[in-house]
Order: sequence, then C-alpha cells, then structure tokens
Amino acid sequence: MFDKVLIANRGEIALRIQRACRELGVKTVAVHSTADNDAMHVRLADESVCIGPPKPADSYLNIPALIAACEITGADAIHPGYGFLSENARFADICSEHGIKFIGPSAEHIRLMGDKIAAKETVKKLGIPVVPGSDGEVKTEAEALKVAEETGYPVLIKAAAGGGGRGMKVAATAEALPHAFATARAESKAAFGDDAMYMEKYLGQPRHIEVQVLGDGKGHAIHLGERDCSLQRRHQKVLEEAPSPALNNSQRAEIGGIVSKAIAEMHYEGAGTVEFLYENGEFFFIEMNTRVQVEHPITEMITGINIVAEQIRIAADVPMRLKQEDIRFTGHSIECRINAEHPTNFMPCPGRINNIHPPGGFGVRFDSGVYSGYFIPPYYDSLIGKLIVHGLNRNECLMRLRRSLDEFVIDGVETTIPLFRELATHPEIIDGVYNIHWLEKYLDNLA
Ligand code: MV4
Repeated sequence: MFDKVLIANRGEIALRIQRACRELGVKTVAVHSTADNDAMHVRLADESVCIGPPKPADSYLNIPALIAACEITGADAIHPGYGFLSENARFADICSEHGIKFIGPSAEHIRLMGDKIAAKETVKKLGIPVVPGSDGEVKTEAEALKVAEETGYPVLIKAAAGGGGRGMKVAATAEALPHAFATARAESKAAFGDDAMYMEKYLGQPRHIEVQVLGDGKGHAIHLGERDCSLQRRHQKVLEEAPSPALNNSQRAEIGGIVSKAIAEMHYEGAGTVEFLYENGEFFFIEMNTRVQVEHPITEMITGINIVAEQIRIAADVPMRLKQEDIRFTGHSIECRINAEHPTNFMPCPGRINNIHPPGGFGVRFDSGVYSGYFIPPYYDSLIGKLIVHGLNRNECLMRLRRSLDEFVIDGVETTIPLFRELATHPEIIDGVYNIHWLEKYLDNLA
C-alpha cells in the first residue's frame, strides 16, 4: 500500500478521497489555491501545500506545482478525483515519468477514451452495442450526406474531442445537414482545437444509463450495476438513482456482463463508467469516463463497495479480491446535487453559508466540504454537497429523500433544495417515467 497520497482536487471529492486513505492507513497531502485556505479538505489532511492563485489554470490544473508538491512532501501517488486533471493523459504520463503512481487507468486508456471515435470503435470490437452511424470519422459534407442517407434522419453530428454536448448538432433532413455539419465542426475547432467529426442516428427519447466497472489492469474486471442519470440540465446531472427504474435484474446482468467482459479484455485498470443511451429496451454506447464520478456514492450504497478505496487498492497493486458473484444489489439509492444556485434559473450564488444543518439518521449520507461560516468562493463549481439516501426499495428511498430534504437547513446562500423537494413529490418522478429531456421540459413549463 502507498505511504502517502497527494489529492489533486478540492471540495467534497477531496474529502471523500481523504477518508478512503485514512481507512487504508495512508497519509494524505491536500493541495489548495489561495482561495481555499479555509477549506475543509485542507484542514483535515495530514499535510497541505498551497499550489497557486484562485484560477484553476494557476492551481488545481498547474502540473509543475502538483509534481513539486509531491516531491516536497514525498507522496508516492496522486489521486486526481473528478474534473480538473482526472482525464488528462499527459498528466498521467508526467506522473509516471516522475515515479509517481497516477491513481487511475493507464495514460493510453485515458487517451483512447478521450477520442470518442477511437473509443466507440474499440468497445464495438469488444462486443458492446453502439449507436448506429458513421464508420469512424466523417471528413466532408458529401460523406456526411451519404452516411445520413444510410442511417436515416434525424442524425447527430458529434465531435471526436467532444463530450458534455459541445460541438454536437442534430440534422433532421438532408437540407439541414450541410449547415449542421459546418457549425458542429466550427464549434468543435473553437472549443477543442480539433474538428474530427463523426455521426450517429439521433435517438429521440432515450434514458442516460451508465455502468460502473472496476478492473485490475491484468484481465479481471467486475461491474457494480448501473446508475440512471437522465435528469440533467444543460448536460449537468441534477439527480441520479441506482438501480435504474427502467431495468430488471436480467437486463442488468446482461449489460453488466457485456461491459465487464470488454473491460477485462482491455486490461482496464481502476474505476470507470461506461455510458449508454437506453431506448425501447436497447442499449447504445456513447462514451466511457475513465475517472471516479460525482454520482459514485449511489452505487456504493446499493453494493456496499467502497469505490474510492478500491481505486487506491488497485493502483497500489493489491490483488483484487472482488468477484462478480460477491456483488449483491440491495435496495435503492438517490443522490441530489445541492448547488449554491438559484433553484429555478440556476444562477450561481457564491457567498457565506451562515448556517448549515444537514439531515442525518438511518440511510442518509451527506458528502460535502462545507461548514457553518464557510465562504463559497466564486472560482469553482457551485456544488455545496451531495445528499445521498438509501432505502430497501425505491418507495422507501423516496420517502427518506423527502424526509431528509425537509430537515435540511442552509442559510446565507440560495440552493437547489427547493427544486429537489418538488422533484421528490412529482408523480412522474415517483413513477420513474422520465428521459434525458424530462427535466428541461419541466423547468421550461415553470418559466
Ligand atoms: C446522443 C443523443 C441522442 N442520440 N446521441 C449529449 C452529451 C453527450 N455525452 C452525448 N449526448 C447525447 N448523445 C445520439 N445518438 C442525445 C444526447 C443528449 C443527452 C445525453 C445524455 C444525457 C443528457 C442529454 C441531453 C441532451 C442530449
């Protein structure tokens, strides 16, 4: 096991990783910007290093500062968390060049999955179902028209460097395609400095369902079931649940088996998430994330597996003891992302939290880095914390969620808690009948 891990992140995920390290007997190094001098992740770490000014590019993304912090403190590994440098293959390479273990998959796997065309081609060969569309890159408008003719309209033009919805355009007809292709390509060039494009059949009403995996990098991998993350706004997840209300046990075992077999064959190392669109009983791969995700706790709640501890153990080359037959799914879990934002227009609302009283009790978890008197700085995302509840079944989970939201007090900043109170009592949410467009339509109807 490692002696000391440097956590290259902030906020709730930095604390989450610290807690896993503590339980494994591993010392922790926090890094922070000058805006985070009073942050909880700094206070609770064994050591801390200030790595720069507030702007992420100067601190949490500052690779030389992070490597120097490792060398000064003698840390033997870096956990990148999510966001920031977590899916930066060059950073993973630099870590290994300095003899620092990057807690995550190989730089090659990060690079591969970062290229959405290469990722799709790879997983397709390994037996994962993908969205019908172009065979790799589409280089010209003429080629785009030909692909669309074959797959049928509407089609979606996507950026190889994309993800998160940028550089993506729908074309409903052949007349609309040239403009959609040109603007998607221009957007992609501007956003990523790369204009390699590919095309897919546009799915109209899918759910977003993602499968959590763990691999040992040597040919063994398991899945931990799925999460339904369909409730999103502008490609930001708002509420997630596990298991998906749309799947039964045999569908779960089938897609989980396909995914874990592919991940094992790739010799994938660490935690990963394979994302699908799910429509009319069929799964279609869209992307793979090579990091721990914000919503990982709901999978922990229904499996009892500490995903972050498993990441660290795998990276430290501890033999993976978990086998698929050891994984039991128990009950239901829901996560609400409590943001410092206006509950209906989502304007960020940084500032001082005068008082916070999170809910507690049986089946309730609040992962957060804030405290009463904490000042939420304006430089980073507006996540205050994640409310995660577990119940023996979905109904019990929803009852517990409503009870927890009723207990929650946050004074000083506006939060998204009122939105969650509405969602937790909405008949369509209670029935579990929603897709990727449900939340935006709901919010449009309010306005
Ligand atoms: C799609 C799609 C429909 N058809 N692909 C959006 C972000 C990127 N990660 C994939 N995305 C989509 N890909 C095909 N072939 C619709 C979306 C999409 C979406 C996906 C998941 C969650 C929310 C979404 C919101 C809008 C569009």
